[in-house]
Amino acid sequence: MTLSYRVMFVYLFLSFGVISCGKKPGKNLSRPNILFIMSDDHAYQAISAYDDRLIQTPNIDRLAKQGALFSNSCVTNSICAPSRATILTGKHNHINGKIDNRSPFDTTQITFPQLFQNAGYQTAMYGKLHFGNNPKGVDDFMILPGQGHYVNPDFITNDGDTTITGHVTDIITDLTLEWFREKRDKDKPFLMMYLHKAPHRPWWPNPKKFKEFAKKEFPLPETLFDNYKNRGTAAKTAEMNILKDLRYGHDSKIRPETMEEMVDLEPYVQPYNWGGNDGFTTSYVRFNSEQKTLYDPVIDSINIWFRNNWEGLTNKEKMKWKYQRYMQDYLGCISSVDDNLGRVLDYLDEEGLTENTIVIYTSDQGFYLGEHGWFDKRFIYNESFKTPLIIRWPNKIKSGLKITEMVQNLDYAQTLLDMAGIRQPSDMQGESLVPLLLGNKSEWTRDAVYYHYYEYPSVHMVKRHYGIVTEKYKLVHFYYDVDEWELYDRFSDLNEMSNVYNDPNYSEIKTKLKIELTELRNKYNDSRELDQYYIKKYLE
Ligand code: SGN
Ligand code: CA
Repeated sequence: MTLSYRVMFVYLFLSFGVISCGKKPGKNLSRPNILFIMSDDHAYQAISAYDDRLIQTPNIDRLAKQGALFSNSCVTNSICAPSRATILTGKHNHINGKIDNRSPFDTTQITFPQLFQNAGYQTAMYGKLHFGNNPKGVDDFMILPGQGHYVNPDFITNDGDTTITGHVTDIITDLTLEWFREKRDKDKPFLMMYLHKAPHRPWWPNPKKFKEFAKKEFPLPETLFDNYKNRGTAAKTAEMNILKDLRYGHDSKIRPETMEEMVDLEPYVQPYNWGGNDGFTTSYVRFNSEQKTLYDPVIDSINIWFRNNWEGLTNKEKMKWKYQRYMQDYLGCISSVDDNLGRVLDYLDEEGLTENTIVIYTSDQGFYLGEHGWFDKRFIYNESFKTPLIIRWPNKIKSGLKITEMVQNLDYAQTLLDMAGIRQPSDMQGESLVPLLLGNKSEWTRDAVYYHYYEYPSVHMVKRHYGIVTEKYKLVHFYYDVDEWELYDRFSDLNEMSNVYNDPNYSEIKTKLKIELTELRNKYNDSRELDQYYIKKYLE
């Protein structure tokens, strides 16, 4: 055999070895595992890696320290099910059809877990999907029906429905860890979707956090007493003001009995939204007697304070009290999410899985924690438009990387597929974030994002709007029962307090942005006809 023949023989032998190895399941181990973690309504202001004024979240921060933190990550439509539809399909809502929480989702569409399953990944989903259907493309799942409950939650499973005693955040974690211990196929890479219900309204932390956080006091946001001057009709008519729209029972934990005792004080109580007995009771009736014993002392002290002091408070003081109650419960929920994330990260460490597992932490959207006097989300304004995004990928992403580019939940599906080496369908509308994660910024060309919110008229009454957001500006069109434009200068007006649409100094930029907005609508195939089509469907 001549030398060149021998070289060719060795080459063929080696390549055959590699190819045949590739068919063995064991070879898949080199493909990264993916742990996709999403909480519901988790504001970036409540993650200490973003902002440490309200709460410490050491475990989420651990991911940020070891991986990348996106400071300009946003959604395409700040509401639960539409955001999840965008994440799963990699398409805007006007394309995937899930424009609001109540519209149906066409389940013949491809969602990214199906592509992972087809590519040989073991797939699982535990927690809140909020999607109306059972998940597709997951080998194992246990999901909450709809919004689910905090205490003693029900679950939909492959083998029928079940109720589990305890607090939802702990339970979803227990189920996830149980899957890792008992069901994980060590010969396959995995895609695990670990999806929290917390910190969604109505905020019921576990009893320990409820007690701990009820004693805390939090700094007030600068714009808590916003009067919506210099904004349009939409901000003025939205029903998500902490003073006016948070409900005493449902949100602040005032018992129906307390309200009945205070009937003479009605003028002091009633101007703002009692909301009836149900709000408190629908959650409380789920507690067993042991749980009631744990929750009751805290609820009692809240109620005693309320009965003794409410009458004498000014509206400003009432606002502050409601804000503190809101933050105590909301942040108590977050603290559990963080503790439980710690349990999962520890498990990955203990099992030697950390190195080959990509961990993503995000929320389905951002949330108002008193900014502009609000709770809830929906608006294109910063606190609800932006959403946390942290990605850890050992040996690939530089520790402590900060990424400032504008990325969206639209990009997640393609990013995950790209990371796993699975083909990205050409009709997905996002972009893989892998170049940004690996530091190849020159490959990233996006300089504007598109946003479209639909759910109106509905709870919280946030008007329909779409807009373009660039690093410097935000141009928004509110439509349907108004025809109003707003323009914000993102550099000079960080809190978005002043609509400069009619300011002559911005007339040139306004014209330019309007053209860019039209181009973006064309690029993503959104149109006036589609706006009208979805309005018609909604009203039917
Ligand atoms: C519930 C909440 C609302 C919230 C929507 C949508 N009320 O209706 O405050 O805006 O869900 O939230 S509550 O009765 O649950 O407190 S979403 O995250 O599912 O879009
Ligand atoms: Ca949500």
